[in-house]
Amino acid sequence: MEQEYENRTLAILKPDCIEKKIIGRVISRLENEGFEIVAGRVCKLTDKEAEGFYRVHQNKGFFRDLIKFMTSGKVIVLVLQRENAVEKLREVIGATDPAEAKEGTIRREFADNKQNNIIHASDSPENAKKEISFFFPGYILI
Ligand code: FUP
Repeated sequence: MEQEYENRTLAILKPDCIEKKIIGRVISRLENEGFEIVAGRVCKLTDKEAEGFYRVHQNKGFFRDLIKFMTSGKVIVLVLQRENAVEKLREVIGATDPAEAKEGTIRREFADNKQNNIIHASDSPENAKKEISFFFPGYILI
């Protein structure tokens, strides 16, 4: 069971990704890196959901703006699978701030700033497991 979560991670295509109409380009990049989509949802997060998801940041100065942004439009929540999924997806998306993200990463190519940064990815297998359960409670992943 634990091993499964080394190979699965949660991604969120954020409202700016949908707004910019680059869903296809971003998913294509993920497919080219060997990720397979094993679950997906399109939804508009409520304040409560966004606050719950980002609760580790609740005391940060950017928290209210982050919630406002994450609830400003639709998001696409994906469970992605490949070998070493968590680490690999972090590598492919790049640093939080696109100005610091490496050349060739998704955030470097598409993101405007460290808030509007196109895509979320779980930062550890433990958090991947929690985040997958948060969005897909009771869901039996294929
Ligand atoms: P990351 O894991 O790269 O998404 O980055 P963090 O967990 O540090 O931050 C989570 C989200 O908070 C970021 F995706 C965007 C937002 N954030 C800001 O809006 N401003 C900041 O200075 C840092 C993070």
